[in-house]
Amino acid sequence: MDSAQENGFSPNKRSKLTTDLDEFDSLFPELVNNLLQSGLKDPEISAACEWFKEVLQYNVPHGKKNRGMFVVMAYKFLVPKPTEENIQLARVLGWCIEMLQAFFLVADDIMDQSLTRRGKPCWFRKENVGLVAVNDAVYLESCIYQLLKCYIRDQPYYVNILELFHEITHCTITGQCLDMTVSPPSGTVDFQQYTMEKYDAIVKWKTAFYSFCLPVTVAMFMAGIDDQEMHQKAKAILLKMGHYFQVQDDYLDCYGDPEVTGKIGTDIQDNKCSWLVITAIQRASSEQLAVLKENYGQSDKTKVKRVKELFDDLDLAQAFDDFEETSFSEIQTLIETSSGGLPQEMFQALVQKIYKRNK
Ligand code: GPP
Ligand code: MG
Ligand code: MG
Ligand code: MG
Repeated sequence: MDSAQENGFSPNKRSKLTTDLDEFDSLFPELVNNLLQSGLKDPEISAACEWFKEVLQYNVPHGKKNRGMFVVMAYKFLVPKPTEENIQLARVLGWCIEMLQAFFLVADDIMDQSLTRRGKPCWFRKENVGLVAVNDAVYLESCIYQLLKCYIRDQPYYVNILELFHEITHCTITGQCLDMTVSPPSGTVDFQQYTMEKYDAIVKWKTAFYSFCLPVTVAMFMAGIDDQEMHQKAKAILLKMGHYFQVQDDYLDCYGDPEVTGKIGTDIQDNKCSWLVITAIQRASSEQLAVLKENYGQSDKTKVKRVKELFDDLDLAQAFDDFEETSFSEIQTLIETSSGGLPQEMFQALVQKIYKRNK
């Protein structure tokens, strides 16, 4: 089987996608140069800039780049005949979202005590890095504002986008706080708090805003769309996609192939209020609930295995498949009935990118 078939793309569609991603990728070295050029020449800070170069190379460009590419995709749907210059600006803004994502992931991996990310050790796990990674996460965030100032300061949408990055960062930090504080340190499991309502709030705030609302809202501002009503309509669809995306992430944490996802799951050990454990709690008998309480949220390998066996007994993989179908069709309906005059194809293209994803 050739690789086009393996990917499930027709050769034409695949080469089109490859071209778009290649063009996106080819901008990255210019951005690194822009961020570091002057500092590297200043002997006082050149050592820091050499370090930051490695921080950027290791943590920013090797992901799926969905969020960055969403800006470019959405912009092309919103502006029928975009200039090459504006597409290039959409790519810069896409990379700003990839920097935001790198900032979140470096910090999240420390908080979740993860081992691998994108097929390599998490940044903080590397020799000579450790807790410097905290500073590196903050550095990655600061790069966003350097790039925005450099590339879009003269654009009419500069303030809108600046405020948007600040707001969405605030939303995500809020969600991460919900995620971290609902999961107390091992041994003190409080399943009372693990409800679907709580879960919906966590994933809306920690994932959906920055992963889906941010890229499309950036593209809308670039396209000069400021209408509140249109933004509200888009937000409702995008939050639903973000929710679906995080349920997939939780499923893949346990059932995904680390060779494909690039990360080894830690949700069971970390006592996470994940979609799988909530669904397990909903389905469990009192005996099964006791087994879950005894084994969840601990690093002991046998206990993790016992939780996974219980998940299998409760047929959570099937429950996830059912969720995926229902959620996908609800998103389709929402797109068809409430896209607020925005191109339905734009939303379709986004959801197609994540439907039945395995990484
Ligand atoms: C996904 O959670 C959410 C984030 C990565 C946002 C983190 C936000 C911060 C402010 C640090 P996750 O832990 O399930 O993601 P993953 O599975 O990729 O580790
Ligand atoms: Mg994590
Ligand atoms: Mg996390
Ligand atoms: Mg996860």
